[in-house]
Amino acid sequence: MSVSILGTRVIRTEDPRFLTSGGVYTDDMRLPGACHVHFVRSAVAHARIRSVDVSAALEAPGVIAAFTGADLADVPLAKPPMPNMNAEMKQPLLATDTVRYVGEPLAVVVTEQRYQGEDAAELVDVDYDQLPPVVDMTVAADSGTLLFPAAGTNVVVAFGDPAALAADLFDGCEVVVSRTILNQRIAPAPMETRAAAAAWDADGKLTAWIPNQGAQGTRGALAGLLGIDQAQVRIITPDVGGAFGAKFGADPEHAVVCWVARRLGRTARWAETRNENLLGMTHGRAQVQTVTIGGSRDGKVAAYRLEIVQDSGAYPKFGAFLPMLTILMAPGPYAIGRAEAVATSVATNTTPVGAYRGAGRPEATAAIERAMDLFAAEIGADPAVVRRQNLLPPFTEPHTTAFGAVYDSGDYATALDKALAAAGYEDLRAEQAKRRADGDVVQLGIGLSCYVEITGAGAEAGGPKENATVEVHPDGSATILTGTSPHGQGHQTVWAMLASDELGIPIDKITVKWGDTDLIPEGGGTGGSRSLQQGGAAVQQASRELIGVARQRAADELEANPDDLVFDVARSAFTVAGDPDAAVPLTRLAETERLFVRAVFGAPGATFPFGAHVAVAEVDTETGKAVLRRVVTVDDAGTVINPLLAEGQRHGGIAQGVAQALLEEVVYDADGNPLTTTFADYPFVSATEVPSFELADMETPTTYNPLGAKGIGEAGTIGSTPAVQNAIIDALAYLGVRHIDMPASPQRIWQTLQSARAGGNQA
Ligand code: MCN
Repeated sequence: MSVSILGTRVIRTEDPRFLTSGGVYTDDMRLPGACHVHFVRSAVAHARIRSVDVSAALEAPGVIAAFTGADLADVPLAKPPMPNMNAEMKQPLLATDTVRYVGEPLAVVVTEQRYQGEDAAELVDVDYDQLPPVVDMTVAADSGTLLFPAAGTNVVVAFGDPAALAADLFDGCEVVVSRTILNQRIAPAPMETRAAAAAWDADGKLTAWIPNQGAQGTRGALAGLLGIDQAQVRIITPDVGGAFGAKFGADPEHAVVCWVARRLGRTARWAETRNENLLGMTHGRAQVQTVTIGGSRDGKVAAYRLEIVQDSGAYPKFGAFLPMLTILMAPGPYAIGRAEAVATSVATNTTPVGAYRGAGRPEATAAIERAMDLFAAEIGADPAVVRRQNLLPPFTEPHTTAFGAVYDSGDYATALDKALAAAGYEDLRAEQAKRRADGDVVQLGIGLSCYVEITGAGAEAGGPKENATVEVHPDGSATILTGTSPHGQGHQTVWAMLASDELGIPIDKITVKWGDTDLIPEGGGTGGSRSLQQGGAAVQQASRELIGVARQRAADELEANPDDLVFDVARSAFTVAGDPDAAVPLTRLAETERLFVRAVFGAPGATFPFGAHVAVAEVDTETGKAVLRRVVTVDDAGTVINPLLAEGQRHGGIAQGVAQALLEEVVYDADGNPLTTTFADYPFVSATEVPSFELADMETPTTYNPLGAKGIGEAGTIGSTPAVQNAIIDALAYLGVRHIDMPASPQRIWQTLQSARAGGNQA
């Protein structure tokens, strides 16, 4: 009998290569004779372009060509990504008559060597006729300045009608608290910045190497931007150094590199600098939320309202769609009798906003978790008790919320109880009381958050799907082709575990391939923490079906009834019941005829992982400095297939979530100039800012896939941010502080302390 390796801590098979020879990223590809594309980007937030003069740049050393938006006039403008978005808000590949954010590409210089591009780009002379910039999302809808005059509005899309909000939603509530809070704009900042390389063959087929989260989606998006048929495009995904939601699809820059390669008949390449990345890669979050919560003085929440303004940046992308997910998850894990939510996505003269780890769900959790604390503070109750009192009871049959989300299974109170127990909540409160009584300069704050989120969502008819092909080779090895696209998540390890568990082929003999559209034409890529529950399930399904095909072949060979054959995983062979010597190994069955199966796994719907986080922070009441002491989390993602990898995902996500609460923020001045375009100005989190995370286990399997797995990839960013924010506010609650916007920088905390001491009412 073989023992299943599922659920065990198999170490990542990816890592020896990364740690020895290193990965091969797009910018590492050897492409002899390639020219280099360098983008000239707008220096102003909003302006008409009077002229772009590239003549001096053309004279510079090494310059092959220079192009402006006018040269790309033959490329049709792509519409916004969703049909409900204002169709006039189209983005040209290179700006033509108007620039709408600092960093918008408006010309390219193409050079023999990369360094020559930087110098030559300096010589491009752009004459701007400046327009007033729209920078503040909260006034964009009513601004007299329109980014797209033809659109007639700065509103990209509205979700729900603010005029239709119920006048009586809070009727009967003894307590109603309202607050406007910021979920600030942050930068995904993956270690590997954006890049592209492109070559066209004589038949007019494009091969593009692009770091991405799904080659098939990138192929479709790129073909759309170039106005060509996707059958003309092959995408190859080299190693990808992080993406965090921002490398889905394709950006105008990718399309321009392909256009240049076609125009010059020469391989073209581009890799952006960190400065360009912080300017030009889509940002995340960027919501202003007004939460209103009402209930009774004994702690029962009766009504909740969430009003959202979403900053879409200058051109509508996935960011404009984020409120849809925020609204879907608005009530979180709570049983709230009455709830409503509306949102408006607006265009501003800032970098476009896209998906960032969690994409819409961290924003929902932040809003409800701040609201819960505001409510608890107002009635003078322990926030843990108020949460406990309002959580949905455990359920195993799907539960439909007021916003139409169908939660597959959940046990939220157990998650909270486990987290509180692991944190030693009562002792922490006792320590807090003592420090307050002693008048300590450094006060203790304890922050909580309970969450439920959606993973593996999909709009496909019949439910989300993913494919996998599993092939056994005569030499005893196997190959898996997957439609997912790992970039740090460890699919190579886990997909091999899943196949090995069925086939009895050792993990180190299994190769996992992804990210080449000629080899794998279909696939949904990796995002929305969908991969294991759909792609992993497809690998398991293909492996099982392969055993079915092999069983028939083995039966033919043994002249036996297939039903009498037993597949012995430990030997990777079929045996006949009662005759162990008559064994037919899988490998032998692959000798005569290729032995492979392509399977498509279809899920009945999305799954809803959940959990609870406890953060403990110390805040210096003289300097405003906050230090995170502990983060204790329960993140229930159903059955865990590889705890080592799942914990790694939690660690990374928690660190990023903590960073939003404490440090990160993309800042613009009033003229729309970005002030955070280097890592000196844009602080990202490092090991020195975070404690060792304390992870408690909980597994509530889903029935939506045979693995019982839900997604874990984004849980950390969803639970940790409000827990940390709440902890900092909790530390100062005794001074009457009710809210501090993120990031809770020392300066912001210090200012809050000053106004609290001056008697300012924070509520
Ligand atoms: N896993 C498991 N058991 C579970 C759930 C997951 O063992 N019940 C394992 C999976 O096998 C996989 C990993 O955990 O190895 C994550 O799986 P899953 O939750 O399915 O998420 P995805 O693989 O689809 O990853 C997407 C998710 C997202 S949406 C973002 S954004 C994100 C993230 O993953 N970006 C990342 N993690 C990242 N990690 C790295 N290093 N870099 C990024 O850019």
